[in-house]
Amino acid sequence: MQTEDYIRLENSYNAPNYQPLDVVLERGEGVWVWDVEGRRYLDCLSAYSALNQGHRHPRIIEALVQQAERLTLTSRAFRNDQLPLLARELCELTGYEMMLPMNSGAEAVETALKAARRWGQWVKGIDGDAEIIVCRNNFHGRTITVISFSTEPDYRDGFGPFTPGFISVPFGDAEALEAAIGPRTVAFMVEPVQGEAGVIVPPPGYLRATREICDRHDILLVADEIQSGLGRVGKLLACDWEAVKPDLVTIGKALSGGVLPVSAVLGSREVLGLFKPGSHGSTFGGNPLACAVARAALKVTVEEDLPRRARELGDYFQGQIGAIDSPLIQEVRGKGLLIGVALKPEVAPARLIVEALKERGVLAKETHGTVIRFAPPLVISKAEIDFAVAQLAAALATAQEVVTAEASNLIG
Ligand code: IF1
Repeated sequence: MQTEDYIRLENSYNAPNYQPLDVVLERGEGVWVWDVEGRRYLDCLSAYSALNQGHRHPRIIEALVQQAERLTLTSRAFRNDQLPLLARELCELTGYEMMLPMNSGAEAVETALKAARRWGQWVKGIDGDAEIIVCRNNFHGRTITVISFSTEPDYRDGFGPFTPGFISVPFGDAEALEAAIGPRTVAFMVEPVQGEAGVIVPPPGYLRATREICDRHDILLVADEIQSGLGRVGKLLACDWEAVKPDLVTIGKALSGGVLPVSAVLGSREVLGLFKPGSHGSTFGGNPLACAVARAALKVTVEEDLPRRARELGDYFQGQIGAIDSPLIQEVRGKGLLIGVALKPEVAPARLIVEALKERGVLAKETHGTVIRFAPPLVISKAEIDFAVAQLAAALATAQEVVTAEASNLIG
């Protein structure tokens, strides 16, 4: 079968909830992927930061295969010999007392919300109708509760009724957070760097200020580090940039190096200890296969110093993009290897550039029509970054010629 055949099949049998680029991948290794025609591409999306360690990292695949040959699933009705080790390693690495394992990111977020509500009711003493503050333009997943506090119509249309108990404030504005806190508020949940919103880095000191405000009002600070965590933005956790320790942290994506859906909530005994037997769970959460893979993924993150790589290579990548002389670029922003290139919306739709990059062997993804997101695996080399930058420069130059030709056609 060829590219067109796969596309036709997918489009006829698969619910149309995505509009993927027309590239059909069949193999990956490190930062590279190959399509069914044998063409090679540099992966500059990393499955939305799930592949920080690169495709099929040998040590992670070895852990997967070895564990698959021993035991894959026990359910939490019985204990297994991997979960306790992952729990200790993760807690020692991040400085938290406890973790609670789930699978998808959205499940980790739901878990954190349940923990915060229970803490509000059982510890803070709010009876019913607990309120949680979130940020505008947030992205925390796709479940009904999580989209209930999305501010993006595409994510919500037709899916009501929604879960009550959430209010949103502008991202990056600590004063707005403080003003929104009321007697029923139990928590504030935030992405340390907003991903889907277009790679938005908050002003310096913002996380620190939110920590201080949450302390002063006795509410929990919940950081969603599913995308920003595990090295992506140049620290193990993005909150480390401001030496902030949230009460709850959600992680996922790169926790498995892109091998399996593995997520977790990190927190204190005081909060996570409120989940009594029967109050929460998951058939696959904490399964030994996932735990063995996550242990290897964490080991690779630490031993290959991926946060430092992201920090240094991210500065380099951002600098090189910033040096591209194109009138189509409005702004280059980001932190570590989570980079957004905002285009001047009136002249060049980001999707056009993303399609051109694909033809040139670079896979990236636009967001909100105007921003191209670059988030390669953290194992990328300088030479590979140079390749990506050269292709971006060329794609922008070609788009610029089209724009200029169209303009002169209009005049002519
Ligand atoms: C999709 C975005 C990225 C996340 C944060 C929780 C989750 C995500 C901060 C949920 C997931 C993904 C999901 C993917 C697109 C994507 C995304 F563009 F939408 F924002 F990464 F940039 N918290 N993000 O970023 O995790 O349940 O998916 O495991 O198409 O929905 P999940």
